[in-house]
Amino acid sequence: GAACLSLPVLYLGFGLLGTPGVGKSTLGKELASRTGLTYISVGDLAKEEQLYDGFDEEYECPILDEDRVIDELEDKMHEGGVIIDYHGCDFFPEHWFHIVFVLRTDNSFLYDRLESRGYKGKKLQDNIQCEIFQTLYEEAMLSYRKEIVHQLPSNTPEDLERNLDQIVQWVEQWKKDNN
Ligand code: DAT
Repeated sequence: GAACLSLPVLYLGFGLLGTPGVGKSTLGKELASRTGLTYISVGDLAKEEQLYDGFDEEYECPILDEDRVIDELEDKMHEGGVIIDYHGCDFFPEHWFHIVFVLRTDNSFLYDRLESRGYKGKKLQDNIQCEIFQTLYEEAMLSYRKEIVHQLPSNTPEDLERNLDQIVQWVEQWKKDNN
C-alpha cells in the first residue's frame, strides 16, 4: 500500500491535545496525510466502539471508559506511528508519547468556533474557561516530562500552516534519528 513508500516510523507516539475547538482534528488529519502517521481521534473511536461507562447528566454526554480506550489503543501505540487526538491526557500511559503538542486558541476565536459548532450556555462557558485557565496544558505538564510538551498557537490559517511545517520537520528529523 501507500505506506510502503515512506520509511517506517518506529514507535513514534504523538499526542495532540487541547480544549475542544482549538484545531486538533484539522491539524492532526493534515499531519497524517503529510507524514504517513496514523491519525486517531479518541472521541471518534469511543463513539464507533461505544467505549462509554455511564452518562454525564450535567453535560449531557456519555462518560468515556478510559480503561477500554487504553485496551483498544495499546497495540496500535506499540506498533507506533500514531497521532492521538484528545482533549485530556491524564489517563494515557506515559510511555505512549514521545512528544505532546497542546494547541492554544485565544478566547475570541474559540468562542466563535464553539458557538458555530452549536455549543451554548454552560458547555460553551466551561470550555472557554478551560482554555483561559490553560487546564489542558497544565494537565499535560503534570502527565509528561516537561521537555516533551509544547504549546502551539492555533488562531489563524497562518498558525495552522506554521504548525504543520514545524511538526513535519520534527517528524522527519525523528525518522532520521531513530531508523
Ligand atoms: P478540535 O479537533 O480541537 O475540536 P477542529 O479541528 O475541529 O478542533 O477545529 C474547529 C474549527 O476551527 C474548525 O471549523 C476548523 C477551525 N480551525 C482549526 N484550526 C484553525 C486555525 N489554525 N485557524 C483558523 N481556524 C481553524
